[in-house]
Amino acid sequence: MKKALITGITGQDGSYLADFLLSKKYKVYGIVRRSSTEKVERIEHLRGKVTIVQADLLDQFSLIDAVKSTRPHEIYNLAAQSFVPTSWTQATLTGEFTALGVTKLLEAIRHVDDKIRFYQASSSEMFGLVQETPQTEKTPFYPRSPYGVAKVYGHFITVNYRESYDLFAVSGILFNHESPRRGLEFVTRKISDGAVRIALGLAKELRLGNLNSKRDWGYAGDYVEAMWLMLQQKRPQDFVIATGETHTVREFAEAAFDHVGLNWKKFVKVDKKFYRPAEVNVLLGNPAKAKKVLRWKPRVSFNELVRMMVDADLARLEKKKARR
Ligand code: NDP
Ligand code: GDR
Repeated sequence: MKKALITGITGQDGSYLADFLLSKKYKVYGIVRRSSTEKVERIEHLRGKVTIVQADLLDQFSLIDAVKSTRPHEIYNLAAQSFVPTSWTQATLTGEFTALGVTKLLEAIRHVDDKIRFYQASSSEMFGLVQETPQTEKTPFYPRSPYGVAKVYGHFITVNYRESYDLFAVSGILFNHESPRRGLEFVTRKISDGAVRIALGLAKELRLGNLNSKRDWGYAGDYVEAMWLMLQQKRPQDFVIATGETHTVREFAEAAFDHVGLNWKKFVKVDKKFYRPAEVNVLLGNPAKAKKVLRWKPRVSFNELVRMMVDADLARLEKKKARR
């Protein structure tokens, strides 16, 4: 039986990846950091099916112990401080988790078993002020936030350990991917939740930042399959994972409000508080290499994604309203 260890299993991607690997008959271990309250909402349905290991990306020895005690064939490093605005208010902490945390995990692999295959969650935020459009594996990076800068470090340390120690270490440069399990502070989920709250009379308006910003949005369930495919190849290589389509925040809001029968213009207010010190204006990925080598392609379209997220928030909030 194949064994996989996932850091960030309590996050959006970790929960979908655990679902996916279980469907492939893996034994799944997930690293969870210690907290005074349980944060297992996204993996509640996996209780008894995955094994939780306590460790922290900030603590080298806990990572070595986690790798030693589980002896996985594959490690997926999904843990990070992943919210871009917080990376300006907690810049050094973001560097500790999102950048140096990667080295700590790679060191743990090197010391325990250098045959373990390693996936690093790199990001389209590394392209930042884009140097060409669409972005490919060869596009130079120009990060625009402490988060993006930390991810560039994580990316290159993965490449460097592959080249220095011959590790099977790969980096997936994933463009934004969303789902009903997306954190509520990210713009897509903030919009799906906000539109539904207004439709149900639970809120009066939705305050957003830059509506002109463009993202290449896909569905998280599709993207975790690409992570797995990268670790099944003969040779370790990096891949861009994207849909090849870009939409504005405004278009996302329009589609979400439309789905609950409302005109977004009446309810969305622009609030400068949500503007960023430096913005990534437009991202558009070219997934041609992934299509050719991994035979991967996204299954869920932009409109299906918006509807899926709104429908899930509708079901959740209607239940909550009924309980009041
Ligand atoms: P989430 O923010 O939903 O999840 C982040 C996870 O990291 C959580 O499980 C969190 O645990 C864990 N974590 C944070 N700090 C630590 C730590 N010190 N020790 C152990 N665990 C920690 O992110 P996503 O699922 O959306 O993203 C997964 C990864 O992919 C991240 O690295 C992100 O930067 C990257 N990425 C995401 C994209 C996206 O569009 N979603 C696109 C490109 C890259 P806890 O529950 O305790 O907070
Ligand atoms: P992003 O996602 O920064 O791309 O990072 P987010 O959804 O936070 O922002 C996308 C764009 O929307 C604009 N925006 C707003 N954003 C938020 N959060 N809240 C608002 O009210 C709002 N109004 C407009 C932002 O300015 C931005 O341009 C995500 C994270 O998952 C990263 O971890 C990951 O690496 C990248 O995607 C790829």
